[in-house]
Amino acid sequence: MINQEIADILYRIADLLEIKEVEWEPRAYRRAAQAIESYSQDLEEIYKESGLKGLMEIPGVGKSIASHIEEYIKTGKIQKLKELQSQIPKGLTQMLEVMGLGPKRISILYKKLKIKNVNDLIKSAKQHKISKLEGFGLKSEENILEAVYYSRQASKRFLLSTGLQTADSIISQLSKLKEVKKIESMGSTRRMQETVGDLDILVITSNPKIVMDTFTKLPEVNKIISKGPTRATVILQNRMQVDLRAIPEESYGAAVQYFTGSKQHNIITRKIAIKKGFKLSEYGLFSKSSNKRVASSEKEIYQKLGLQWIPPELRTASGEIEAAQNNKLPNLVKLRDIQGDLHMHTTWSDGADSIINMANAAKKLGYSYIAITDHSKTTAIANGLDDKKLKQQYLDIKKARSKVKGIKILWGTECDILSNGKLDYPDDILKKFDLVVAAIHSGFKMPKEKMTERIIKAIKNENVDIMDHPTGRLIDRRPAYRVDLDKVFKITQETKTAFEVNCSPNRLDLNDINIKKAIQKYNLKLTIDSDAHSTSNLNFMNLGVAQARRGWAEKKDILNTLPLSQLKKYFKKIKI
Ligand code: DGT
Ligand code: CA
Ligand code: CA
Repeated sequence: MINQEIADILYRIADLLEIKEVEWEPRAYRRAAQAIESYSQDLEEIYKESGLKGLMEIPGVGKSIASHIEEYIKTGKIQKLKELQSQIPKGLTQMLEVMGLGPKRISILYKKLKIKNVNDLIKSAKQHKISKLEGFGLKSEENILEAVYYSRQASKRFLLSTGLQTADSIISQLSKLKEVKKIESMGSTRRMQETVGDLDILVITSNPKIVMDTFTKLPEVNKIISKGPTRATVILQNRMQVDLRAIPEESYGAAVQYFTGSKQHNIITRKIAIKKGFKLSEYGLFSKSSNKRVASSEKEIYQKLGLQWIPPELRTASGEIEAAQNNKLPNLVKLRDIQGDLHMHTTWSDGADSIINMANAAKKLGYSYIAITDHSKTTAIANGLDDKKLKQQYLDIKKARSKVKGIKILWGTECDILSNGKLDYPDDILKKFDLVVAAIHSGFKMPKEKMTERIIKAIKNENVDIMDHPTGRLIDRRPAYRVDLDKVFKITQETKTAFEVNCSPNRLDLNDINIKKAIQKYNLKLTIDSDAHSTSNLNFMNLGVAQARRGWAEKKDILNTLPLSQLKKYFKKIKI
């Protein structure tokens, strides 16, 4: 799927045009990028089937953008981006990486203060030159410095979803070689960490040379860092580093255990091995006295160490070893336990697909229910629904119910929590929905106490069923807002509100630590929902399930593992 790559380039073009103060065009590029990013069909396929014409059927894509897409499909590049980059100082484009500093502001800073790069930016903020400009204040300086700090920290890691997609693509290409017997991705992708530094791929093969040759010649490889007979390291076009190692079959289990990590987990397993008279390394588990291999598969290694096999998601050296020693590992929730998805968007607000298409796609995934939760009226940028549109949407829900059989369609809303903690619809409207998911989309920067009160007020509303992305963080882009989750969780014990693990690749909110706290310390119930904005986004579910697993969640902790008949006991407004 090349949609995301193309969308990224179009966003970039929009930003650069805006820095150049070109009118209108940036908006057109952005609109197209948004549509493409959430489009469920691969643009390359559309183009193959129906050419430029097919591309122009995508909302927001006109002739000129369609031809950019064609250019990208044919050449892997869009010339317009290159041109713009050559016209604008490099430092300015790098400043775009600093969150919260859009192209408009960058252009003002450049013109008024001659700020040409991130270093100039830091200097001017510290010297309080920026706060003197119209439209900026002391707060902006503070925000800029914080954002620079964040973007520097984040610059080298990738979202899990990108890591998994990249690994899949490499593995599926190399699997085609008949010499490849087994190939798998280890490290942070196997542990399903939120972010991934590099990929660590292991292969069993009869001919390492051919595999290494093919690997280093893959089309996505940008640079070969090193290449030997059984190991190679490359950097891809997307800047991700990939290590590939050929492993002899007999030591594969030990290599899997070692390269899955985490480092801290491995340090403990190695100590346990020594205590038991073994030696554990990436080559195997050996008896110290006889030097003989005593285990081959990963399962056997854990067994010999006196441990239950530990799911990779738990290998963080935070209590999993003790639990495995005492036979107390949780029976983690699985993707196939999920019966329905309670949070998704359609063309009624900012989604790309109709209610009927979402329902059909969800049915294909084997779900027995979904909730359509478009945005409420205040979220105007996301095209939130006013009272009149709500009525029309309800008719559309009824139509979808009659057209798509075999899956129940709940009428829900993702309702904004306003700054004062009130909800964006009055109670008499909220009551009419089958499900109300409440969320914050504005006013992120309030003080901790105020934010905590705001959320508590919302969950105390008896019409609120689920609290969504309760910390608001965007991974590596925006920190969580200040909120006392302990206080919120305590009150939730009475209100029985569910908390959502949001599956959007850059949200994954609640995070693992808060999930563990919610279920173990406060005994709360969770849902895991895709927050899909297109049919293909429904597949994000596996990311949220992994996040829940990393938070030690079992099936019983997750409400949307229940059949609808039992779910109704928790969410009393459900009318179908
Ligand atoms: P990443 O790449 O930063 O997302 O995280 P990982 O966990 O993939 O780390 P990476 O790529 O540095 O190494 C892969 C695995 O190899 C790591 O999870 C555990 C193992 N490993 C690497 N270096 C060491 C080490 O110095 N000691 C031990 N015990 N294990 C190591
Ligand atoms: Ca890694
Ligand atoms: Ca590595």
